[in-house]
Amino acid sequence: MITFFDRLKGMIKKAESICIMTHRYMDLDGFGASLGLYEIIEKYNKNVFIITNKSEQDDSISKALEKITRKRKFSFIDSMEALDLATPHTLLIILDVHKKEMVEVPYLIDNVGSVVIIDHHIKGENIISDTDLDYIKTSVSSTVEIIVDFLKLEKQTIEPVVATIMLAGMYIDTNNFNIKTTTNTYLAGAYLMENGADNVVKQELFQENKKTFIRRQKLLKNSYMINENMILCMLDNNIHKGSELAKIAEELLQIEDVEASFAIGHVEKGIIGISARSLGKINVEKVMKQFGGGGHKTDAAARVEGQSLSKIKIKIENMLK
Ligand SMILES: [Mn+2]
Repeated sequence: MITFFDRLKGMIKKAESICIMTHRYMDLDGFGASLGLYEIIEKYNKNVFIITNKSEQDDSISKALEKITRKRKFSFIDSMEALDLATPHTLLIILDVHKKEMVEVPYLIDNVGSVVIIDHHIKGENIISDTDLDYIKTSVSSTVEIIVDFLKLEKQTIEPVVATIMLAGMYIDTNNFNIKTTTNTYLAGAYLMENGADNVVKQELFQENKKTFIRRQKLLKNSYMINENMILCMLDNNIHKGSELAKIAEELLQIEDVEASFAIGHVEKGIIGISARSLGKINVEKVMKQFGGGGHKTDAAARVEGQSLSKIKIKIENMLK
């Protein structure tokens, strides 16, 4: 039987150059998976590049980039360089996302020879069409887990720093191996440990400055139970990063009895962001869809224009009471 990985390998061997791209606001899962895939492709002596975007970089990604560039050379390029480099013989591999509007450089898709998607999110609308190969496996915890399976098939070892970043990606997507975690997830984690993943360095990627940490704890104080198993946190009137809302929603899952959590706050002038998380029983994607958002069962978000924080709060309360 020809597997997905066999097909992908065939395409890698045929391509003149290979570009790896993930979603905007790249996270550690997308980045870790990119690095692991890069290692495989490099073994086939191919020109391979990873697209990164400095202006939308999370602290954890900046730290990971700093750690990795100290150890070895990867070809990181920005969107413009990617467009310059794209030819009809370029293979574009899209990781951790399958919606066109969410990828780092949407118009790159129309400027390459072939496109492959590897993702673990539930298929939504606006899936990138005309791909040459798809691997969207929603039972898997993270894109890193898929790439680890590929590395294992290739019997390939990776560098400790890459293993560390990949492990960090698995931690993010599983909320510390709590959500969507299966036997294979632990086996992938074990593979990364065998390759020298360092838990201390991994934690360093997640560390943040004291001010940010304390500010979040203060915001968390505003949270309250909407019903017997759902909690909501309404932030203040300042503008917050979307990733901050996500972190708050994630932290709320640590509270006793909580099955699902919601964080709402201003993410831009006139735009309210909602971030939702679930332990697995409650489908928060369904809730976010009602606000025009999306994501997956345990992890979803929405952006709402022209409404007040308290209006959104009441809407969520009424929906879930
Ligand atoms: Mn992911």
